[in-house]
Amino acid sequence: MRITTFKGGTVSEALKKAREGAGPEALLVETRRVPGGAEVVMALPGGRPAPAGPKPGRPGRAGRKPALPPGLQKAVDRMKSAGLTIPVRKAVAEALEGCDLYLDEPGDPSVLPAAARILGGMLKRLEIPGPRARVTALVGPTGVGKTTTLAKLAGRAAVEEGLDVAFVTLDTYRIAAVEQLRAFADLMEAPLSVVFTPRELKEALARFKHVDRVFIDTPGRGPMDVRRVKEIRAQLAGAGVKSLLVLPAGARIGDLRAAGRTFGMLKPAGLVITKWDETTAPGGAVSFSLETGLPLAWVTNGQEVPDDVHPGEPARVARALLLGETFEEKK
Ligand SMILES: Nc1nc2c(ncn2[C@@H]2O[C@H](COP(=O)(O)OP(=O)(O)O)[C@@H](O)[C@H]2O)c(=O)[nH]1
Ligand SMILES: [Mg+2]
Repeated sequence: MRITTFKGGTVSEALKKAREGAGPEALLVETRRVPGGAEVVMALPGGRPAPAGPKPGRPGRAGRKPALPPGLQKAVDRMKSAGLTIPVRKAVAEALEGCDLYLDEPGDPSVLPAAARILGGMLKRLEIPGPRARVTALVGPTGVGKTTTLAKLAGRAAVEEGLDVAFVTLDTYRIAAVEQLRAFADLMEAPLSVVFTPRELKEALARFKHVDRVFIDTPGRGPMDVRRVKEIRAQLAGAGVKSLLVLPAGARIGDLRAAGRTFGMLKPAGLVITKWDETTAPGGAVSFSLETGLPLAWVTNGQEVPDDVHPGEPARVARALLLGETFEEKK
């Protein structure tokens, strides 16, 4: 892995330079403000010269890439079956090669935990007060778990933190959608405001200005439905709302990217990965967080409200992905 820094007058200028200069394989490591502008740090796969040929005892077939050491191959296979994309697998594998590990046999039990540590170090968590922002909107495609996750987050805030919560919904396209949220709101004895226009949203937020946490539900939109995502943008505009993009762990990376481009219009502050329990390969969504630089906010792993939502803590996400550990917090 080679680390390169790109500078620009603004973060977006530096990001543009980085995208152009670093190529599609590069991973975003960090963006930071510096005097006079911003810097973007990228990790590029490669960086050390490729081995001249297969190592003795590990013949690579003619025309094929030289075989990896068995210990490393095992880790790469695990990352692949977990759904991590090629650039992420490469970055982790190269970092593993730089660690003090015995890779010539596949049996070293410290290799996968080391891979999880490296991956955890690459992932970003949405900084506090990000996930704790007072007003949070969940946005994303249809059926990904926005309403359920909203109820879980509100339940968590109310039960674990003893906070007042209120709901607002912009999802007025389906009666069932309002009723679903109303059922959660009634259960929690929390107010729910159904709004149709940006003005009504502002009025609702003004009414809830003394409420500790306000959770806004939005209608699902197809990942290609730019026009209707623009409608949501118009509705949320100027309301001072922090949005989180909700995407399911089992989605294909191409679909995640398409959703990322469309919902990127809403400038989400972080990513919620849902339905972790429904797939054996949640790594696509984890790779998506890395390649877009969208930090992890929450992970959900079941239908139970409010229990099945967990902070998107990088080390835990990486261990769950590569070592099969659970998210359940120790009480
Ligand atoms: N297995 C599983 N199901 C979930 C999870 N989150 C949501 N669901 C289910 O997914 C379905 C759609 O959820 P919903 O919140 O209505 O999605 P929305 O259309 O994005 O608001 C419901 O049946 C939820 O119970 C999860 O983390 N795991
Ligand atoms: Mg919904």
